[in-house]
Amino acid sequence: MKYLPEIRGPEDVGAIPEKELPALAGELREAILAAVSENGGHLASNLGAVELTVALHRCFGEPAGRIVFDVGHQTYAHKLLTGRYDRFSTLRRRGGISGFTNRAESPADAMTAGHSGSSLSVAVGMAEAEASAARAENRACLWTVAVIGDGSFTNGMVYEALNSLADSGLKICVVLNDNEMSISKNVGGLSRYLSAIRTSERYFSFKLHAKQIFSKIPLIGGGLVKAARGFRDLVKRTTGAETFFEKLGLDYIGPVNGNDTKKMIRVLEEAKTKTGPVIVHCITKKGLGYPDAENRPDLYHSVGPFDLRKGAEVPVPSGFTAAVSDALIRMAEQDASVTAITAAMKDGCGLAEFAARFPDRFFDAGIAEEHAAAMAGGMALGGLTPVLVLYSTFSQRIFDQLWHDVALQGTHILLCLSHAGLVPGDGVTHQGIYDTALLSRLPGITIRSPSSPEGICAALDKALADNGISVVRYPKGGAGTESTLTAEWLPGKNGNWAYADFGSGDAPRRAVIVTYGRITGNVVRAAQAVFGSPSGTDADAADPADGWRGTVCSLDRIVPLPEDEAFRDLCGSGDALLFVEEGIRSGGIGEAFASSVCMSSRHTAPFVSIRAIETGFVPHGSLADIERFTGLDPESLEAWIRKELNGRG
Ligand SMILES: Cc1ncc(C[n+]2csc(CCOP(=O)(O)OP(=O)(O)O)c2C)c(N)n1
Repeated sequence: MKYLPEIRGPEDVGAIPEKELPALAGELREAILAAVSENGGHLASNLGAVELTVALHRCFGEPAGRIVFDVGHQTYAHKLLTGRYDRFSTLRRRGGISGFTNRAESPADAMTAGHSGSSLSVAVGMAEAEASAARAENRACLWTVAVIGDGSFTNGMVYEALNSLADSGLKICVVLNDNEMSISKNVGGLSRYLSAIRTSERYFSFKLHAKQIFSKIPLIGGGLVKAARGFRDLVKRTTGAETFFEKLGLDYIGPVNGNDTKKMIRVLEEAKTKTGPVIVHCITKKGLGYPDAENRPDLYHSVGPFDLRKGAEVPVPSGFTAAVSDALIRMAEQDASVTAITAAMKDGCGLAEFAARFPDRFFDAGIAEEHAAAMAGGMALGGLTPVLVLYSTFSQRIFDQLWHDVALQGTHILLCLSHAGLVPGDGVTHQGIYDTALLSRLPGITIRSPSSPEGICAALDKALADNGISVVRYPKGGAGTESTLTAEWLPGKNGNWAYADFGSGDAPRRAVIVTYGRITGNVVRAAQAVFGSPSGTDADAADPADGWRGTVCSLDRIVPLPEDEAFRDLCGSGDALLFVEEGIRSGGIGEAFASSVCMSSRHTAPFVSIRAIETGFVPHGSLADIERFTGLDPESLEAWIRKELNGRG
């Protein structure tokens, strides 16, 4: 590495001779490949964005923090160029470099990001703030840049922002990084439109060439201005290419090869000559520089650690994701009204096989969760049974569509939420810990959260038979796949809950620990350590809690909470009631449970205590790391149970 270790910021990038920039790009790719193959991460998007990032730092990098990257998953080169080279090997590890932009990590990161589609709106806001500061300080206004991929360009917020931008006169440069891919192939009319512009390849070069010719003609005064004004119209007439952006009144430059640093710099310099908003449309190749990733950009969009010589293995859906995939196919076979909808996450949500089997009943809305949810509402109004499959974190976007376009209509849809609970690797923006607190507010909603993949099938069958919005939530792929509900478990009414006893039946006091979902496995381990094994022998308990036995109750249906007699009796029988939740505490299921038992006339337990996620934001790390961070690992749970029981009862 000749250049990279010395680079601290845009000034250093600017000092490198232009002819050496390809060497810098090579070093960036080497560093990215080394870190991602070791720790996993977003490979293909980052390899494709190397030259574009170098050019951006040359032209717009100073002052730091004025480049807003959409999603932020393609910013590894940006991180390496802004003083994070030394720590880059810690990518995605606990306490290390985040896989997305993060304000806590560097002032060069304009925003902490991870959800797609907001960059233009945020850039408009930042540019308004800058314009206001520039006016107050009587100085020239700085540029604000938004970098966004063609996949993210399918998000509706982008068009709301373009609408504002068109009349704003703001100094915003929108760099549209078009690689024809979202995670999978980009979909819809917009991607067709962009590919039509791409084929008018000569547009930008013709424009520059014509301008150079004009500049050599000795025109004077107003004639030059007139020629310049006429130039744009001439180009449009000659090439027939007036883009959608120009129709909105925005300047448009492109398309340009975004993997050619020299050309990219020329184009960005041209953009800087504008006095208002400008769109730079560049074409890049996802995965560039690692042939396997060039051939399979979908596979290398986000990968786990892999051997660089052998390449990454094609993942097969496993655990909960596989169970959902199988169950949805079976449901579709049996019921012709069942359709599946994804928002650009066909593979991550385990819908690839469904899409292949039922192409007419599979819908990829693009990165457009709001549209996907309202469309599901429309399908339900039309008599279909839509199953919307999203990651839990992205469901935060659709509260109003669920409320307005589904709940208010009294229609029935299924919502499958993958990546529910703690999510390793991606970090603060991808934790699935808010959905229960948020969605449980919706009138008439039912939420199920099985503790193991074996419970998925029954949960989906029940969801299909429900009315209203019926949610089935489950963790990422293989996480927690070992069955926690073994033979010692006794079923509660309608399979809505199950319970198992731990420790000696002779112990005078009983702690009832209620929980749900994947974390049941950790609660069982903790209960075993505190009370002893279900059979009553203390073999597993190093130091059994004095005088206590325990019952773990795992809820399958969490909204509404079970209301049957037996469940009330079980809760009423506890000398202590504890609730463990892999979600935020505020407004969560634990609080709903505590309020329901406290208001029940049968409630005799002296106290109810909740263990849930107290910190608002959970950072990146392995599953074990973030379980420890939130106090939900078996050891922390054991210590908490002991503390809660100690001296009570
Ligand atoms: C609201 C939202 N939905 C889904 C995702 C998951 N996601 C992350 S990157 C990505 C594809 C982005 O495609 P594009 O913007 O074209 O960038 P590229 O990776 O192709 O460079 C998706 C769907 C997300 N981050 N945010």
